Amino acid sequence: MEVVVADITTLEVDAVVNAANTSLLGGGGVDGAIHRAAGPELLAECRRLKGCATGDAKITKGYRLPAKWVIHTPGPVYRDGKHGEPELLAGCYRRSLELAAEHGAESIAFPCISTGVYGYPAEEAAGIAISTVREVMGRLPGDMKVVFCCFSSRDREIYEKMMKR
Ligand code: AR6
Repeated sequence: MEVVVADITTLEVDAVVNAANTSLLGGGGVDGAIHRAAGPELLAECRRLKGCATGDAKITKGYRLPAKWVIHTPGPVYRDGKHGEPELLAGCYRRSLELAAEHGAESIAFPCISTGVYGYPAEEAAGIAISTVREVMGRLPGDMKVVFCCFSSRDREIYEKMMKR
């Protein structure tokens, strides 16, 4: 596992994960950036997917991105942590890794899912991201490089701290 501060649309990995919404029809934040960088063909393919449940994931091509695949996963909207948010967020990481492995991806980059407009506290979300990736990678066949793509140095510091635990 590696932590970087970057615009996820610039990363040369096999798959980038998109913090989407259940419509899969685009939005702001990292979702908007991925759609802008990938081009209109991405939205056309997303329309055919007919949405995605929170905590699940669906895969498309990457079009004009350096990444071959985009894995779209709607994270939970954070209320108080007692409405299934941790399990749903863990599902985003687990299903994304499973889809990446099914498609033969050897590297994947995650943004800090749900920690933007969906309001998930950054430290809790990072803890779930790290523990879920560790658990799923332990049982998936083969090897995959996992990159946590932060958008701020503060988020990077949180990941570095939580990874030492
Ligand atoms: N590269 C990497 N990380 C980014 C980028 C980027 N280009 N842009 C933003 N981030 P958010 P959410 C970080 O709000 O909370 C959309 O409208 C950002 O700093 O993008 O899951 C969707 O359509 C934050 O750390 O996603 C949904 O409706 C993280 O990405 C909704 O937002 C996630 O912030 C999803 O909300």
